Amino acid sequence: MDRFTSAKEQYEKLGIDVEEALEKLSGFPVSIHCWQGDDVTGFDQDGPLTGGIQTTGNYPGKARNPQELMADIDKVLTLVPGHFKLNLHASYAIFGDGEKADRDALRPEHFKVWVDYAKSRHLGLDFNPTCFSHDMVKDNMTLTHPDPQVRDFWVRHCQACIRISEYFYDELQIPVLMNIWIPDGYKDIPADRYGARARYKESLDRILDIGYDRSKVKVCVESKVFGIGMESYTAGSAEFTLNYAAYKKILPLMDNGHYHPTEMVSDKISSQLLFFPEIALHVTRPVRWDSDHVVLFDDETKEICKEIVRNDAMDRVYLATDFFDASINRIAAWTVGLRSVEKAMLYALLSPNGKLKNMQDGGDWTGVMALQEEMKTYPFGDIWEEYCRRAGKPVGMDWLEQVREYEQSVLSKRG
Ligand code: RNT
Ligand code: ZN
Repeated sequence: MDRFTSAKEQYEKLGIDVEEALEKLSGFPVSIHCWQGDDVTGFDQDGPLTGGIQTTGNYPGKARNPQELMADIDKVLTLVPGHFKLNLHASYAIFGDGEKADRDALRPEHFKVWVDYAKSRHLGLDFNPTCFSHDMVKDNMTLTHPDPQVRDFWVRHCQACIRISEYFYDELQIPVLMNIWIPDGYKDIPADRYGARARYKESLDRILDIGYDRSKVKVCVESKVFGIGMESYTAGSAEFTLNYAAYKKILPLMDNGHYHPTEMVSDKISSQLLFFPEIALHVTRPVRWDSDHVVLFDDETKEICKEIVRNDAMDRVYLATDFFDASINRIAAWTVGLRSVEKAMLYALLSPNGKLKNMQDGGDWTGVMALQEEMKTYPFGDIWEEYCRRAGKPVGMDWLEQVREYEQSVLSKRG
């Protein structure tokens, strides 16, 4: 008997339908963040990354233009099993020769190349206004700035992004998640905590007032507890964001790097699922701070995925990756991160969730602990390998050889 068949039998003895798990996973969309390939630089500006986020490292081979970034994403797509969307930022607009539009004047045609790219790879698209790395970010503020001219600029930008998201839907017929995250905050103890949040609320109201088809575009707001240079206050705190999303019936987005170190997003998902029809997640790995390390097959990633699966919410949760590491090969970073998310989802799908819940409800905490521990040494790797094999993607460490070869033949030639 081969390893997959024997592993499958072992899981089936616990009542787990392995074929169904593989099937479900292969249809579950994970949105790949485009910004791992170029350290969140984008194509519309030459300045530094601002907004209190940081990419550390200077590993050679960073993508310098759309062609290189697309080639790199293509490479990643050959290495990762699963069903994907591509998550773009507005700063990745692609302009024709001599053309340039500022962020508040972006139009669908500036993303046509991406739409063609997505179509030919059968990828859906998601989108993000880019409210950072731009000279209209004043004093670390965008939609909350006291100066109405600054706010207006960013309102127009976000409205333009809604129109571009609609265009993505019209071209691809796949709903587009449009995520609003702003860095706005204060380094030191503010004298007024209300004003910036009131202005954020008003700006968001104006953005949504342009109207859009909610079945095509799903607008969400991402919360954050702090940024570099915004250590004492953020306008888009967890409470602001959750309340705003409820008030306007849009989606809340939790990024698991955006909470205090002992707060766990896995513990928050169930509460949100009870009150929102749909929610969104950014999966990252915060090491001591919102460091955006590459996602691993670690306890919290598994726990987040378990919450999605055992609450029967695979069609209510929009999951996107969000990390940026420039200290290692960027293709490998993407690959490890995405394979880890897929593994964690598979692990969750192969967990005896019904049995565990029954034990818990019956007060059998001994059984819950024992079975959860037992599952950790089940032959999960054999099922994972089969998932990769069936998807025609590298099994085991084979992918690393392919990354090394790509580094030799492509990345090392970049200046
Ligand atoms: C920043 C947020 C945000 C960004 C991307 C680039 O802290 O996590 O999602 O990482 O938009
Ligand atoms: Zn994020």
